Amino acid sequence: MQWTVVVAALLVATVSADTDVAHKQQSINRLLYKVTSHIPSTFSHLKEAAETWNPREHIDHCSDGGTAVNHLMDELEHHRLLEQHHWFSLFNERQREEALILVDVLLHCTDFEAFESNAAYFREHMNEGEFVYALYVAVTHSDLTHDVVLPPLYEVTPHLFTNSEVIDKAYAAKMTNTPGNFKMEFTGTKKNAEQRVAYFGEDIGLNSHHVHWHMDFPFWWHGDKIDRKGELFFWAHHQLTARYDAERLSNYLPPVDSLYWAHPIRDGFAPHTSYKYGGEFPFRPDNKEFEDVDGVAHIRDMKEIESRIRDAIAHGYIINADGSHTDIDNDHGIDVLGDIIESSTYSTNVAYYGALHNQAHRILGAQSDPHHKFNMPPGVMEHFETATRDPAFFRLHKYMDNILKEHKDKLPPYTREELLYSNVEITDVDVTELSTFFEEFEFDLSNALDSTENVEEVSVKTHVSRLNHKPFSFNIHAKAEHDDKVTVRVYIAPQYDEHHFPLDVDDFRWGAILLDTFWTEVHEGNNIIKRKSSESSVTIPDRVSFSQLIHDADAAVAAGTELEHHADRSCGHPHRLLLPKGTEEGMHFWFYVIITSGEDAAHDDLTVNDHGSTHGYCGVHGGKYPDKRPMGFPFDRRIPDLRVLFLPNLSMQVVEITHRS
Ligand SMILES: [Cu+2]
Repeated sequence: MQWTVVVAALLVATVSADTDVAHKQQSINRLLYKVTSHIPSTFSHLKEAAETWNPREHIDHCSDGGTAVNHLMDELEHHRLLEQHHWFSLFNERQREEALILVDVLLHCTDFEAFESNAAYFREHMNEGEFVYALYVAVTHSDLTHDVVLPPLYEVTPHLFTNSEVIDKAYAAKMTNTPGNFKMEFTGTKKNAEQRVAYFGEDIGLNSHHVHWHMDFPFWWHGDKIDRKGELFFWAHHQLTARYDAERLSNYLPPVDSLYWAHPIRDGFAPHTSYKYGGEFPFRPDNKEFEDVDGVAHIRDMKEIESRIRDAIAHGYIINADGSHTDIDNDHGIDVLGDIIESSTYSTNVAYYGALHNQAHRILGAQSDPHHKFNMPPGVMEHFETATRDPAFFRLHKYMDNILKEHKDKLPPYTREELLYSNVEITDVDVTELSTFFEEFEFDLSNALDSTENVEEVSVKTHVSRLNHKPFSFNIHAKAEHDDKVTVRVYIAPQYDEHHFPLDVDDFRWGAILLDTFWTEVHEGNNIIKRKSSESSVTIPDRVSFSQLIHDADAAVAAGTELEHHADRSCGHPHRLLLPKGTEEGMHFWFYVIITSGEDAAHDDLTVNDHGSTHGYCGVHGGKYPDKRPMGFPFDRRIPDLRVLFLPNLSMQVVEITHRS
């Protein structure tokens, strides 16, 4: 009997290898289309799977022998799964557990037919939020769905990306059968100084990057080892914090202050956002004192965990669960600490160091109803989609960033020898005009609304202001002694503080923003290294709209043609936000270029292959982080004396970012 199973599996594998990308794209589009309604009968294949496919009967298509499928079916048949039409939060342990069983089911499918059929079945039988999360994570990590482009989350679950006012108008438009395109405003009024930077925290591209970052690098991940995951947790959030501070300075606000457990949370937040099911997101007034959250954590425990972590930093080692020690006073220490602070499954002692980041998100999210007296749903801090809207998000991350800075500041400053690459002398860097502006961006809301087969669709859209910049480029003029591969890193950092005093190098270096890292070749003599903003390895272009993805896949399937290729990585800082806003009179930034040896590359082919060009904050999917040096090099360590940066291979100059209204 073993043989028949193997032969059947082989046959299926051969057939599925031919299943083309267009078909897969169409199937994923359809699985995510109006997830709170039933699968329409026009999607006959998926509809049939949802109704007739019995997952237990197809466990020969599971590489785990059906363990995950049987587990999920047991939960379903015993009515233990979360109901449909209910909010979902990844931080809720039970809800996460359910979503992760589905992730397990999908990641163990040996062919796409089983993948889409199981997905269709569980879409109809599980909570929709759990389903969407599981499908996004599975498509991100499965080998079966490599070239599939995930639709923008803001068009799949618009409730988590726009505000209640817009959603209400969309419902009214549908009720009256009148198409509409509604302006989405940022939360707050001019009386709230924090509102000046709402365009950043509420940017739907930034929200999407954040949620996708956490899907690429889930804290619960137990699959193949992800390279430098803890360090990336530090780095992605450190850059988010540095960028937020640069936006604040662009708007005459001081850098964001850290959160303190013993102090009130200074800024409140009114989300103006509703769940599709579960009512309004809770509101938090200004100056709320921290309260213990029933069933989650006590504030005194958070203080305790903080002091254990800072103790480890002061000692220079972590105490692992088995009592052994891991030294952290080295380049690898930040990776260990990132895992511990988040905490991820890579933390070597969760019982002792806890889960500072994850618990803090939950505590902040529940401050409006910490004792569950009012049956409030989770707060914006309890979803990666919505967390950056709340000014408390950046306070929390500044708090953790400061803890990790204590560690970095303990390490010896880089010496001239460590920074010098004597083969190259940068003689000049010319940068074209750096300017930013606001533009209107439109996206589709139709997935926010329920539909049935006999009701006509009405076009409902929203438009929102978003920051963008003029394309720019820079030319690096470099003299080389001999041919070599080189690593180029480009940073900007604000030159002045909020009082217009020049910042010391040791202050601004921690706020340095990575604009680009890339690898190229230099030849003996004079070189001009040309680079365009659009090539930046920290950003991704605008996402392809859901309607475009649907149109392209349907057309390709109907015509039997190949699908036009789009960037398929969803993790990456939005390209539009590459530059901070700057000011109308022109804001001064240090512009740094440092060239070091090509030996810093973790892949041999980086001079000819940019590995998807979104590795700056998101690494290379399934591979090593491309830059062997610590993330943030050379600004990750103290710089007690600026003169150490006076190197032939390093160039610093002042540039101006001008905002045009
Ligand atoms: Cu995050």
